[in-house]
Amino acid sequence: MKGEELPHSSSGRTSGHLGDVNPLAAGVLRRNSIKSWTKPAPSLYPHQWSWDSAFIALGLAHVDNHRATSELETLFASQWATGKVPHIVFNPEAPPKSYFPDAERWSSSALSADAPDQSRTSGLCQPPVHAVAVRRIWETARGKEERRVDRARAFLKDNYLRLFAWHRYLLTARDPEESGLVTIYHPWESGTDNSPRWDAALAAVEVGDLPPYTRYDLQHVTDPSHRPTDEEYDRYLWLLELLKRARYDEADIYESHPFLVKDVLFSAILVAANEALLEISRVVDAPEEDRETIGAWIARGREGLEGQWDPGLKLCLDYDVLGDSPLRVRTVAGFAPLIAGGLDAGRLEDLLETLDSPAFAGHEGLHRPLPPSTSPEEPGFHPRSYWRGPVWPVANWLLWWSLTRAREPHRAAQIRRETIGQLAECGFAEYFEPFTGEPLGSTEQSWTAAVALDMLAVETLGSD
Ligand code: 9WN
Repeated sequence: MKGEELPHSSSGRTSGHLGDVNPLAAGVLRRNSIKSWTKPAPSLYPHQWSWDSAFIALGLAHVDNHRATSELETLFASQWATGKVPHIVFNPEAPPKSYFPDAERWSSSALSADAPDQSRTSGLCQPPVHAVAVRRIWETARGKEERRVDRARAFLKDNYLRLFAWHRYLLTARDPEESGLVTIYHPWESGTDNSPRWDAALAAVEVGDLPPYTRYDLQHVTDPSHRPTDEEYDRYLWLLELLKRARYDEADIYESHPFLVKDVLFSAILVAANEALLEISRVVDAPEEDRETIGAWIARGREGLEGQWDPGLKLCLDYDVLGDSPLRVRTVAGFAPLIAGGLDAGRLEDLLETLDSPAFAGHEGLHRPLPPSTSPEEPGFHPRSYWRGPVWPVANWLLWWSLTRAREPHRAAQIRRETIGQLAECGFAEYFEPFTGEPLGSTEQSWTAAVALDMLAVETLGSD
């Protein structure tokens, strides 16, 4: 696709006009697109990432339905035989030495018969936003001309079984205890990589004899403090080494892996995605039995999250399977029950109180009243370091969308206004310093642009 010039200054900031956000966001996605899919960022992330692609499809559904479907179809073409949707599908045309760990380091198809033959992928997965994106494709087509509706219905039909297999994998291989909570094997699976949520569980991992490696991520950011530290990277690479030794076999991993954590954000997204899947199953006229199964998954997920509620913090906590203990850290992931939905009035009130409190969006001195990824009151908080404090537009989207579903339109509107305002002011950065609003990480991040498109468009859909 041909790039187009944007009205932004050399600092990477946009024009500051709210009305410009929509065309500018569409421009970011156009420039990051490659063939049938979209890179998460121009140079830092040159491959296809799983939950990024789901958010990208959600945004693209409003501007280019066809591209939205091809984004997800490309990703699902690399689904593993187990149903797992891999966290990275490697781009064979990415510049050499642009991202590490690369396909060779993962060696997934050489080690596992479950990995796809035709493409190279990582051995992990990421939160399952995909069904939500598929439903959005349907919502944006509904009521339009017949051909478009037929195309969307056919897309849902073609992908329903893939989504069902993906969710079943998470509900079984990743939850053998039937707790309703998904076990992750690596902080990268959470999508909130260096969040202090994982500090205690990672500290217990003893790094062994690690084959040498070079980090390429640091060459794409202006300051290494925006990215995880070298100590964290050693642990990430060591966990990868152990997954390879287990040949990515789920049962082996469950037996021997030193990092097994029940992730409440991942689990809540799965509940919301199962709600979307239930709607999709009706559109495609799936068997009644499937609907019952999906309904049971939703109930199990919500029950599991309720069990992780911390009444003192008024947040939901992750759970360390090996340490047999909750991970008591205040991060945006704690709002998981809001994302899962189906809350009673009391629990909703508790969560809103926490959201507005000085621990999050009510903290004094914030550039905008948007929740930092980690509470500024936490010892692990760092305002510039990745998921340790910066504000992430994609996390704002999750809260905005959940508040809309929880029928809290005023609070939802505030998050939407502030998020769009931030992007108009500072551009489509990966994340933002919470006290100054400084854009950090990559510029022109695809999912930042995509969630802006969705936030700007959805009020006219009338379905959310
Ligand atoms: C590792 C692509 C991905 C996001 C993650 C984000 C970051 C990768 C990295 O970038 O993770 O998967 O190299 O830091 O944490 O959520 O999907 O945008």
